[in-house]
Amino acid sequence: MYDQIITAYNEAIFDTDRDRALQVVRQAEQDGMSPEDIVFKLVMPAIELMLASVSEQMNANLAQHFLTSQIAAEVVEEMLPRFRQAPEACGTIVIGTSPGDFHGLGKRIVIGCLKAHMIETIDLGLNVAPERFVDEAVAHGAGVIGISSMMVHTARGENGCRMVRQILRERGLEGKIRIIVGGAPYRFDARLFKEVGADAWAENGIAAGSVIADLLQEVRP
Ligand code: B12
Repeated sequence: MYDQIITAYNEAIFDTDRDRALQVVRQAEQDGMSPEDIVFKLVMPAIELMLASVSEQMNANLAQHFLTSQIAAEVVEEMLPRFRQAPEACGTIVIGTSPGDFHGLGKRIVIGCLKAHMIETIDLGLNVAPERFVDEAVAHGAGVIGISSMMVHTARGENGCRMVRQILRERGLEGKIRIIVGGAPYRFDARLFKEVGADAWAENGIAAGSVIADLLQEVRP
C-alpha cells in the first residue's frame, strides 16, 4: 500500500537528497500515513537497506549511510510526540569518542540509529575523558556507556575503555552500568572488546540498537 512512498523515500536517500527525503515524509503524513508507520515502515527499513549495501561498497555509500541515520533521527524525534501511544523508552546511553580520538562520523551514525530505536542518547562529543563518561552516565541515570574509537591506539589505550572499566569498578557501579564499544579496530579483531574491558561491541548502528537494548535490560532495576 505504501510502495510508492517507500520507493520515493529510498530514492531520495540514495541520491543523498535530504530535502526530498523529508518532503516525502511530509507528503506521506498528509496522505494519511501514521507517524508509527512513517517510523517503522519507512525510515527504519531504509537504514537496514542502506547498511546491507554499505557492507558491499563501504566508501561509496558513506554519504548515504550518514544521511539515512541523520534523517531517521530527525524524523523519529518529530514523529514521537504524535504517536497514539507513547512508546516506552528502553533506557539511556551516554556516548562519546575515546580520549585523543576526533573521528566523530561513526558515532553520529550510531546516535541516529539509536534514536530510531527509541533509546535515549546523550552525546558527550569527542575526546571524552574516562571520568566524564562515568560522571555523565551517573548524572543522566544511563545504564550504558558507549565508547567510539576509530584508531587502534585509542581503542587499546590505558585512558580509554580500560580506564572507564577501572573507574566503574572502583565506584562499585559495575552492576548498574554496562560498557559497549565500537569503531574500526573492533571490526578487525572481534576479541578486542573483551581485552579492553567492555561488556559488548557492535559492528554498526543497527546492530548497536539491539545489543544496547539487551544491555539496558540487564541493568534495569
Ligand atoms: C574521516 C577520517 C578522518 C577525519 C575525521 C573526520 C570526522 N569528523 O570524523 C580526519 C581527517 C579529521 C581524520 C584525522 C586523523 N586520522 Co583519520 N580517518 C578517517 C577515515 C577515512 C574514515 C573514518 C570514518 O569516519 N569512518 C566512517 C564511519 C562510518 O566508520 P564506521 O567504522 O563504519 O562506523 C560504524 C562502526 O564502526 C560502528 N561504531 C562506530 N563507533 C561506535 C561506537 C559504539 C558504541 C558502537 C556500538 C558502534 C560504533 O557504527 C558506525 C556506524 O554504522 C579512516 C579510514 C577508514 N577508511 O576507516 C581514517 C583513519 C581512522 N584515520 C587514521 C589516522 C591515523 C588519522 C590521523 C592520526 C591522521 C594524522 N596523521 O593526522 C588523524 C587523527 C585525528 C584524531 N586525533 O582523531 C587511521 C587510523 C590508523 C589506526 N590503525 O589506528 C585511519 C584508519 C586511516 C589509515 N588507514 O591510516 N581522519
